[in-house]
Amino acid sequence: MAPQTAYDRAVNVLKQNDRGTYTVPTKGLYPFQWNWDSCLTALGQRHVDEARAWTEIETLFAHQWEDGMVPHIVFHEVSDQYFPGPEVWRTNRPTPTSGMTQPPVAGFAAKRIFDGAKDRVLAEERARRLLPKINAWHKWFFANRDPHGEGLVAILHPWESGRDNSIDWDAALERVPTEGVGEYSRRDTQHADPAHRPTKTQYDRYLWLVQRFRSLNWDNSRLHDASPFQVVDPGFNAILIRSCADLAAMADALDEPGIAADNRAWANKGLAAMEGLWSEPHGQYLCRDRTINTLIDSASIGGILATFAAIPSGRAHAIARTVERLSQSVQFSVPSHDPADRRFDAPRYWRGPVWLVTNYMIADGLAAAGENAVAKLIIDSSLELIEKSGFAEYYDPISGTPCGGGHFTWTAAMVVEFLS
Ligand code: 9WN
Repeated sequence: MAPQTAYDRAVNVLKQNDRGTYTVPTKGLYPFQWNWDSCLTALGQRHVDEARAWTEIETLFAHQWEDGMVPHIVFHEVSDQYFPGPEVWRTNRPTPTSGMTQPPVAGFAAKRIFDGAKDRVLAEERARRLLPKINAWHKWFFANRDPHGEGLVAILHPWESGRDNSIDWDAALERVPTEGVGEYSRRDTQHADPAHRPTKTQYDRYLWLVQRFRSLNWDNSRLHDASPFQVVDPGFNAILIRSCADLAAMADALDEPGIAADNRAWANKGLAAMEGLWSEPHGQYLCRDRTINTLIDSASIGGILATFAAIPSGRAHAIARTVERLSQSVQFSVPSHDPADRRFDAPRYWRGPVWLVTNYMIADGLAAAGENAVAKLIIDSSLELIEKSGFAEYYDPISGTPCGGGHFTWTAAMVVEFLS
């Protein structure tokens, strides 16, 4: 038998983790539905089965909260394999969910599936149903996470960023207490190497924030001001801006001018406000700690991911040069943190490793800015990693060693996208 191609192997990973109407990120470590994983997974699924791709996103939005928030985890099944589970979150939803959100890639993903759809009738019907739901989520962000109308939203917990233990959050997390968190037993370090995962002190602070928000009954109108952790992340905001711009374009195509106008206005205001996060010395954007109104000196992938939005071309070209510079110091691009920073940690989660999802979004943004050679470098590096180390959750950028969980859904979905 001929050896399976990378494409076929990727499709197999998607199938292995498919639970019918949603896909788990990987068996064991993450046995539920995660928000941005699902939206990016749908991009891979569309090449195999368009209806299934729409269903992936629809299942997520079936658990949207009444206020518009789309939770970061939907606990479809009972499983003791993951901590913290529903008994910790206690959000009182019909199907249990977490109480916080994740990077809003749904608008981008829906438009990409819509634009490329072969079945136009199906695409129009499914996009029309999703449109008001994604719009409500975007509206929720600006109402609840941008109370002073800056045009940029804050995350209130590292888990919301999707880059849980990034160096970006270190200083802000220092101000989150750990008193009273109590005893708990982590499950992640039983599935994955503890050297690849966040530390105990970080988990204590993550849980303190969960307990604080829970004590406020997960009332989103109160959480922002009550949180000691409020960070404006350029990566997260770029994803929101891109999704707003893409939803506006899809709304135009579906003849929904009100949704188009609102989303276009949010995108434009956000793009203008991003300028305040630019760092000339780093050649990329930085996070801002909203509680002390100060830029955070941490050159992470968040500020590179900003290319995913239609930032000014001069900024995108400068970021391309930064990616080239980083690629000189590692074997595989793009590391989630600058290796020149003493806090860089090659195998530890979001403090150094390469992730294919961020690679995909960065390459997409750089290609749109005409930086095709750098985009190609990133895609080539991603495919080399697959050949060398399989469909891992993330990879050591120096050795290419696979890290975290294996048979990973969104890694496979990105490979299907790269090879299609
Ligand atoms: C917490 C599922 C998720 C991703 C995140 C990634 C990791 C969870 C965890 O796994 O986070 O949400 O328990 O570590 O950081 O980006 O969505 O793949």
